[in-house]
Amino acid sequence: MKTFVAIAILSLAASTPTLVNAHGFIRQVAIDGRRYAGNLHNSDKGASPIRLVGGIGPVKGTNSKDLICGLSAQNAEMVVPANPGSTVSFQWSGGGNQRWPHSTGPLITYMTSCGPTSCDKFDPTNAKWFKIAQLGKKDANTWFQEDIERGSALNVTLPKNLSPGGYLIRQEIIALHHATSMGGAEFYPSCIQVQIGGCETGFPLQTVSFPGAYSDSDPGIFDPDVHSPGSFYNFPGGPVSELAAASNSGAVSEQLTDSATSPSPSSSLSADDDAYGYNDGDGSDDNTSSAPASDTSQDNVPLVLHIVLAAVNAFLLVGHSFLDRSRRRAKRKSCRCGDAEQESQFELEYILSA
Ligand SMILES: [Cu+2]
Repeated sequence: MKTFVAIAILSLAASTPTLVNAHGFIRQVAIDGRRYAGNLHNSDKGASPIRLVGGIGPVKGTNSKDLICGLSAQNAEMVVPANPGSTVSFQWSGGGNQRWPHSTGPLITYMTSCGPTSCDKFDPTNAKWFKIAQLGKKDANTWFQEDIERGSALNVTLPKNLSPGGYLIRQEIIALHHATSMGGAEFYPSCIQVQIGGCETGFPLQTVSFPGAYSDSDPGIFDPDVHSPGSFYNFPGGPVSELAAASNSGAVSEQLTDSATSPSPSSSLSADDDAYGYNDGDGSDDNTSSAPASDTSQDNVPLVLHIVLAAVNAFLLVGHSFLDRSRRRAKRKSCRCGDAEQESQFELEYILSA
């Protein structure tokens, strides 16, 4: 009896901290290297673009309204600038300043437009979401989530053709360590409020709703084989949107160092922190000056005709590049007014933090 009590006390002692700390939240987010701190639900330290969750515990059950932006999520104060192609880095953390505690399950990222509403006022109850990235297993037996557990940040590239406007980014970890039983999956969604600049034109064709996108019996949510070596993983929520398919599906990088909301130019991101600056919007159209030059050189054409054709080709090339340049100039011009606010906000922030 004594030993039984001792064992009971021991196991209680061993499991209590696990109960308290074995969950987590997004402690910090960085957009192209600019960092913004998140808040813990009972220690609100100030403005953040990350919607505050009511606790670090998981959302359970795919019908929960909390599946949208996390447990009793509240709107955040800040809407922070980003651009098509921006790199967004998410630093997850466990409770009590510990690392993220789980290692099994996918990292999935969605976006939704805030429409005409400013994202700090936007109610995503009926929002249509599109998937922009997902990471599951690195190889037969290890998940990318293990890197998050080791303290790495998750990097996600925003779609390069994304239309300007306000968006919520919904970054979600699904912890599947209890997914061998129905309803055992733990969902940790979190929403970040961003304002996308640039003048791209892409809209997603396929969207999903939360709740609605997932079902408790989905193979990627109720997964009896989740701990079996080499088992195949089936992502829930459908495929990555065609809008984002050209971008990568995300990557993990070294840990973001702690800092306050003030973004610092020296970033600890390993892979793509220098890849994307401010997007002036004309990037995708630059190599269209391939004039109809190649299909005219036939072997039995007389020399004179060759010369005439060459002259015509040269004329076409010049005309083409002239048209191209003026088209680009027009595009930049039409884009400038939409971007002005964004650009000045960017500069203001930079000056404030410098
Ligand atoms: Cu947990």
